[in-house]
Amino acid sequence: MYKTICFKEIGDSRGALIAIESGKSIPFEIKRIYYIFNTRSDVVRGKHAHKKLEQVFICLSGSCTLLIDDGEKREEIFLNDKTRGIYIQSMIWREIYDFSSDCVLVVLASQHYDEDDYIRDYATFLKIVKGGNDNE
Ligand code: T46
Repeated sequence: MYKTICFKEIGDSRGALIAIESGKSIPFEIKRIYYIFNTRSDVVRGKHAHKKLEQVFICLSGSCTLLIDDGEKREEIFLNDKTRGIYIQSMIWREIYDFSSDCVLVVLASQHYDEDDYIRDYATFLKIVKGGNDNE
């Protein structure tokens, strides 16, 4: 349902650096980057799936929990490590919650922003992944 990408930390006496290259450590061309921060701990973000979008989630600071659901199984992933990316393909329901106050979650995306790519209704998502369609 997801893949973990381990980023190489390049450290020297001055500190650390991580480089991310589109099409190399990331399995798609990065078309968009956004980051989520200042989210209250009682908020649930996401609550949708994407028809085509692939994404890599990296928690640069603090922590949060990513729930992923492929329509058959659900898994919670605790994110608190800037050297680890979580790659998820399209048609995965996701929710993000338990944000720490210092959480900065950066997301690398394979497509430009497109509201038509979102499936925001869980019943519709289930119908599509189980082989039906959403216009019944
Ligand atoms: C996802 C989770 C992890 C834009 O204008 N451009 C963008 O690239 C994005 C991502 C959002 N927006 C606008 C659309 C809304 O008016 O920003 C507002 C908040 O977006 P949304 O409610 O979709 O935010 P989240 O945190 O629920 O979901 C976002 C991504 O949309 C989604 O792809 O996987 O973060």
